[in-house]
Amino acid sequence: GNSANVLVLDQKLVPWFPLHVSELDAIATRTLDAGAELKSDHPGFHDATYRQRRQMIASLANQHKHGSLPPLLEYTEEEIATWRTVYDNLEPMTNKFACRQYLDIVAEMRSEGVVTRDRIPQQRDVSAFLEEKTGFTVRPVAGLLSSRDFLNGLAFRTFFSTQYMRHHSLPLYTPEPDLCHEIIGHAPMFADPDFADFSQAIGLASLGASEEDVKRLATCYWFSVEFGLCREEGEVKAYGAGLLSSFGELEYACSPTRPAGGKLEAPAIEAWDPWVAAHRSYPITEYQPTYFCAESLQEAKERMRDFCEQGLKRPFHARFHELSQSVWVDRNV
Ligand code: HBI
Ligand code: FE
Repeated sequence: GNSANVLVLDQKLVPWFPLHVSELDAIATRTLDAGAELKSDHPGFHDATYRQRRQMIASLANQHKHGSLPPLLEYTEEEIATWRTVYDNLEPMTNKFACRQYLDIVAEMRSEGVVTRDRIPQQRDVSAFLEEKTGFTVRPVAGLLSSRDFLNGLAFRTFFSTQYMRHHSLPLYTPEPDLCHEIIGHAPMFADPDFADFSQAIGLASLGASEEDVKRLATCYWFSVEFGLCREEGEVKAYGAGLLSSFGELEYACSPTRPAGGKLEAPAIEAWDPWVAAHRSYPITEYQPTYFCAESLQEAKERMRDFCEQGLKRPFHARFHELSQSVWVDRNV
């Protein structure tokens, strides 16, 4: 391959990966779809104003550099109205079905004014809140990254996050991650120490990993960070962002009885096991047929760590050095 895309470690070639947090700048602009190209079935495809807005926000994200604050965005009344609709629909559902850690953190974010119903949260405020809790930060990205690039950010306790709003015509639907998914779904969980370490473990394992191992890690990510459940006093609660930001699927996954009028069959709920989850296929446009449920976030993290250490093949071990914000590589492990 291209020598710029590989790193030489004791004469072994591995895919290039960042060694310092500032090198995430190189990753952040490698979006798969130029950041704001909408597919023809996107709800905003025919809306020229929306497309222009997406381009503007994408270009701000692409200009962002490590060490500066995420750009402040002045959201329009239309965007704020969409935010309120999403917020009002999700809040009663998360109160019922989100895990305790999520609810405690959201309560704190609300009381500190980081998350509000009547104003769209600014990414820099969300990032500052998380950084004080666990050292996780959020940085702007224009759109979807490859699994490898996206997961590599987590190694540096960095979450790539979009800042645009879904299209107002379908406030409870988005075909791609938008600010509602990032802020309501993902952000609060990164303030939990076990979840933060869980996420970073996936990230560290993805550095220089083979394509097959990146795929396994992305699949584990899907069944945990996006759709994970955990047990709480005998009940099943959600910690995955795909659930926490989808009021329909949240009830579908967590309700002990099927939603009223339910034509849907109950999903299968299996014990969280990365060895099993890593090889499971999944639909991306429908509700999941299977969810994995951990006994606790701590247990989820420990199993994930075991899998990263024993279930993957890599000729070295990577660890994060917090003070220097860099990754140290132990060779020939
Ligand atoms: N890129 N910007 C962005 N946001 C995501 O949530 C995201 C991504 N790329 C891949 C991805 N998520 C996951 O589907 C896994 O492949 C890691
Ligand atoms: Fe997500």
